[in-house]
Amino acid sequence: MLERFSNTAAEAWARAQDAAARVLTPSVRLGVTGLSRSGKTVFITSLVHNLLAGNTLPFFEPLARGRIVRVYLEPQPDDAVPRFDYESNLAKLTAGEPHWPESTRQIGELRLTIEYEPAAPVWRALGSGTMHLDIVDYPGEWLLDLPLLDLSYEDWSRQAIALARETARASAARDWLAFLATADARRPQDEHTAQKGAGLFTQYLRKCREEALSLSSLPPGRFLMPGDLAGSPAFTFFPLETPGCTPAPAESLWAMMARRYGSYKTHVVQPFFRDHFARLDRQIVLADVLTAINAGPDAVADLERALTDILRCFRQGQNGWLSLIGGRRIDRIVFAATKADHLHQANHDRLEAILRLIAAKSIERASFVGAEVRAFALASVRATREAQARQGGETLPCIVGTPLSGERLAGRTFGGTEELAIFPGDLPENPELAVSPAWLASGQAPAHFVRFRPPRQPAPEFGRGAVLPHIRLDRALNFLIGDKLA
Ligand SMILES: Nc1nc2c(ncn2[C@@H]2O[C@H](COP(=O)(O)OP(=O)(O)OP(=O)(O)O)[C@@H](O)[C@H]2O)c(=O)[nH]1
Ligand SMILES: [Mg+2]
Repeated sequence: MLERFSNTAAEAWARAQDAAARVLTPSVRLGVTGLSRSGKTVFITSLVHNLLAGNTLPFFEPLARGRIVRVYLEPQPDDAVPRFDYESNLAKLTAGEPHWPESTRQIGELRLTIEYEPAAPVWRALGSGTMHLDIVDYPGEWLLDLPLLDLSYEDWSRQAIALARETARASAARDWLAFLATADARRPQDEHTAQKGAGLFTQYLRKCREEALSLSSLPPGRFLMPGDLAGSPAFTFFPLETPGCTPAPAESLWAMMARRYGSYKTHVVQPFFRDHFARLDRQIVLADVLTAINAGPDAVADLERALTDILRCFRQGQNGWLSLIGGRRIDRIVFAATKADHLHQANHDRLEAILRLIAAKSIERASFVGAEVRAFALASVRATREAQARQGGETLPCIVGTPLSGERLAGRTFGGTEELAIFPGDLPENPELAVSPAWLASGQAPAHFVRFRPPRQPAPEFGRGAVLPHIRLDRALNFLIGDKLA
């Protein structure tokens, strides 16, 4: 099935178009992904804004050395993909009363064109270079569907049921597992049972996400964000306990579920991988590591599992998905721990080291080969500043920000206007300790997280345009595209 999929005329045509366009002006297709609420929209908006505004990005070498001549937006190459709504996201972040953009549930694309002076004198003598940066924003949950392409309905059912029976998911899965106990795979197919089971299964996935936020591995990824196929048979299935090796009896519930699972793969999963994923050159995976650390050992284990599954998608060589679907070679992948502004700067290196350790474990577990992988701790939009507070003769490094209206901490509910100084605590120096179940369960992890309002912009009378302050965004950017502007 995969071979047929990789050889479709549509894919060949898209490739030929890509190749022809690249000869004229090289383009880099950057995938931005991460599980929901990990910070994708804010990351892209801040990155594009900082580049367009020519803000200070000291670790983005081409800009720091004055080699960037001009950066501008252009119409994107793919007419059938929604445009990433940069302008309205920026307007929200830089409004008089700044606020975060809404959650997005679909793919989005944006083309940025960068004119630059090459670093090498011989190339410089030939004039300036131009590069298109095509940024593609897509939900990480969709990536987690990739393994389904290779998994029979029966194998997927076994895995999904085993996961639902894990202790961490027990309460979220209760109703669905109770229903499952009454669902005989061999009984005659009927739409009512299909809808009831699919509804309860989706509710279970939703509860996993809502209750712990950090339970990351929740395939099928589109059940929580179905888009225009919501309610169609391709979304109306669920895992069943299927007996041993016998084939599904004709017209049974089992056969119906297996058929719909197949439709989900054909109509939802395959087109995404063919049209978007297989065409990426570089990838950044955003992860809300702090929230996971704060939520405890199950959440960290779950994040590790999700990153491992994501890395498996990018594996190259034998058994690699990219080669199976005839994809391009992704040669650089960044893992980024977002929202580093929730910690004092003394902890940024520690957060980075923890993510590096989690990434290394995932690389090992996924037997990952191919791309160069780097880890960064960053804040796309820095919502806090730093201060020192004195407590009992001790000086504590604090962060100061304005909690969003309705946020609560230590029995206090905030109205959205008052500033708060918090000592968030420290991450351990040894990253091994930070991911050990004992430490995570001990309650010593930096806590007291509240969501802060984005920073206020300087008043227009200061004569400056909007500036979105960040932490280490430039380092990630330099690794992702700096070499392409050499
Ligand atoms: N303090 C701080 N908060 C951030 C930052 N980036 C994102 N956030 C917070 O995280 C939330 C989610 O960010 P988004 O960029 O919308 O995340 P997303 O991955 O696009 O989320 P979905 O579209 O729902 O998948 C925001 O509403 C902010 O509350 C950051 O750099 N600093
Ligand atoms: Mg988003």
